[in-house]
Amino acid sequence: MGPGPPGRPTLTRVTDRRPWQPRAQRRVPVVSPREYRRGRRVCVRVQQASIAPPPLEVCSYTASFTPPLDPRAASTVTGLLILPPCRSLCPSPPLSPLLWLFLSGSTMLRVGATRLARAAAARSAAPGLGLRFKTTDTSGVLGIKEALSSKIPAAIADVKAVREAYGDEQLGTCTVTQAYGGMRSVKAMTYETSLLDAEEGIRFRGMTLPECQAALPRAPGGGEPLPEAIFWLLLTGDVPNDAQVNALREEFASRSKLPADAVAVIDALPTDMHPMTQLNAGVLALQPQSAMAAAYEKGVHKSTYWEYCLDDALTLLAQLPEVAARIYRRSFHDGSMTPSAAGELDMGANYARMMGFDDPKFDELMRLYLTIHADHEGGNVSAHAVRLVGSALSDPFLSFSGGLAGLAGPLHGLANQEVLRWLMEMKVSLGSKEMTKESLTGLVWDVLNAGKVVPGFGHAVLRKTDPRYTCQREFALKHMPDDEMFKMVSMLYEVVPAVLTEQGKVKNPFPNVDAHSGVLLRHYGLTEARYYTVMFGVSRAIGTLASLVWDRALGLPIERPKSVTTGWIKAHFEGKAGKK
Ligand code: NMX
Ligand code: MLT
Repeated sequence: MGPGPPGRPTLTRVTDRRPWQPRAQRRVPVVSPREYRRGRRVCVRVQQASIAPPPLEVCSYTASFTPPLDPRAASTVTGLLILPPCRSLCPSPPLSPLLWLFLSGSTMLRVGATRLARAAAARSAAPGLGLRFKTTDTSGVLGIKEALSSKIPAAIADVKAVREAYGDEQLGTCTVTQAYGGMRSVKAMTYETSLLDAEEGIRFRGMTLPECQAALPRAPGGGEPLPEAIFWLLLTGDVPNDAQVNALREEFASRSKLPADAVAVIDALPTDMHPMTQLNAGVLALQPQSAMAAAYEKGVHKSTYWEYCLDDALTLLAQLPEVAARIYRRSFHDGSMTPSAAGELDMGANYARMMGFDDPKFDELMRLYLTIHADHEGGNVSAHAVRLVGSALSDPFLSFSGGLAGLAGPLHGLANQEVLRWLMEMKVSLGSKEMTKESLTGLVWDVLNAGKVVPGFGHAVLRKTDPRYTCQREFALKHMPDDEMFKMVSMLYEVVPAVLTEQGKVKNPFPNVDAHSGVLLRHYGLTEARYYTVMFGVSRAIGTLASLVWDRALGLPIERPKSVTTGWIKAHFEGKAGKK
């Protein structure tokens, strides 16, 4: 595929890498493209193309420009080639068979939907522009931003319609007990990416965890969803195909290089500082890259905030695994690190490799881990903190930092560290004694009698065993059934609910996600419990950042619930005016 003659570039479709079977017969378009430039935009006009349903056809390609379109940019760029008609992106698609070029990467050139009509009007071909296409057919790929943007107008209309229809209806009430009691069960916010049912557990965009495991793209030979696929699902509401996941992985790879300043900040932190504090400092050190902060300063229109928010979300997700791995290597090893292979490996495997693990089963565990911790509807401390801070239009780096601060609490994410610490303590106190239900029961009572909580048990919303616990148990049964600590966790599953029920205080005596994660990690050699919440944090970024993008897309306002004082409550219910 050499460069075409000036003004008459050649476009060659190569054989499908992954054959895509359309619902109806698809005729590969016969194209004879002519491209022209309008400012920084590149348009390609196709003389002839025939497209049978499905209507949208997308190829990713590498295009080389001679001379380079932008002297500051590389002459080779990658992007998407989209064949219209595409109603979701272009409300009134032009009938003439035009190709759209979405050029991403270093040059960021773009011909968007609304510009297509204008591009169609432009007739003159720019001479002297050699354009070489090296296409890799990834039919069905639509970049994550385009996939999301096509959803936003309908979602905004949906919210508008719901508000018009039910705006004055009561979602619930708030009693005085609830106001003092952590607002438990008060329905006072919306959150689109996931929903938690007290009995059934979490659903990501309507899908249970086993459904996600069955439906989402996996690594070759693997059984767990790819983290990139979870992000795609949570953000767009759609199950992505392999090509979309690969494209997202490449997007992450293109953003994955840590700024030198941020590396310097992380490397300056004391290695005995708690890893969650280091992670938060690392995230804040990434913040100067924020597109959202820069755009706000420039005064962009509020309807475009989501685009910058997405930009930041992608950057943060691309860089977070390396920040987290760096913290692990510095805190618990000699600081040396396997370089990132973002783009070649999925997020889970790459994170594992950077931490120093190269067992394919550990890669699978990482994928499972990053999946199940990603989102847990909107009211949990970390998700709510991200939402709250973001509602002030603080950028995603600052907002996520707020979420991490909450996740670092022992009643929330830090519980995974506490569980492993407790298991190890029990192991020591059992000494050479046989582990029995009776001996464990006594040790559980010791915790309660000391006025402490049993880590890994109970939940503010769930009233059954957390399905995230069950997923991990299934993983353990499959891969490490004879692990000594797994046996302890299994026995605690039989013991703790009975003890907590007998104590009579907890609303849910069953295990949550944190009761299991530590023993899985420990089995594969990740024994440093102080690090565990960092991994929770990397995963929680996937859900909370997807949700944050939607907050801006839907134009949610600053959060500001009304608070009252105890004096106000007394006065209110005693029929007096309360000023204190
Ligand atoms: N061990 C001992 N006592 C408990 C436990 C437990 N695991 N769970 C709840 N209680 C107590 C709770 O402290 C409260 O006591 P008091 O009336 O003296 O204040 C009472 O039982 C009623 O609490 P609930 O309404 O059942 O639970 P709540 O919604 O307030 O709290 C948790 C939910 C998750 C904070 C609580 O169950 C807990 O502290 N669990 C242990 C820590 C943990 O595993 N956290 C991780 C949660 C999941 N995550 O990843 O974030
Ligand atoms: C979570 O994953 O955020 C925890 O289970 C806590 C919660 O949902 O309240």
